[in-house]
Amino acid sequence: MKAIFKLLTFIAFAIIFQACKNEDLKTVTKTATENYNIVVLSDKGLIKNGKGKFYLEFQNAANNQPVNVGEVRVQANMPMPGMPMVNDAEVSTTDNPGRYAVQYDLSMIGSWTLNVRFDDNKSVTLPVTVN
Ligand SMILES: [Cu+2]
Repeated sequence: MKAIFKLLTFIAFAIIFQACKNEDLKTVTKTATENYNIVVLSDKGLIKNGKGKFYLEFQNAANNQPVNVGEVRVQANMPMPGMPMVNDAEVSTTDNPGRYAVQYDLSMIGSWTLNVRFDDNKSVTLPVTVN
């Protein structure tokens, strides 16, 4: 009886630990290049206006495994007649390989374009909706 209780306790902690580790991020959008899948993730699966944070995850397109891609730079643009809006986001690495944290300041709701530079000279653009 005691052994079963110990086992159940262990399983409960294992489940809680796993849930914390994954942070329950949801996909906002994704795109792919010849060699990489690029996934935009956030805690609620959307990008809120104002200051906030989302994640970029790079995966090897051959096996869908996360992969580091060196320095990553993200610039968000909203093309507007007469007054285009630009935000250079702050990108940092995380404990998860291939996953980068992106701190942004997007002051307007609507359609933005993310220009992502990575792996020396590679780049990709992703349209995102800011809510
Ligand atoms: Cu705008």
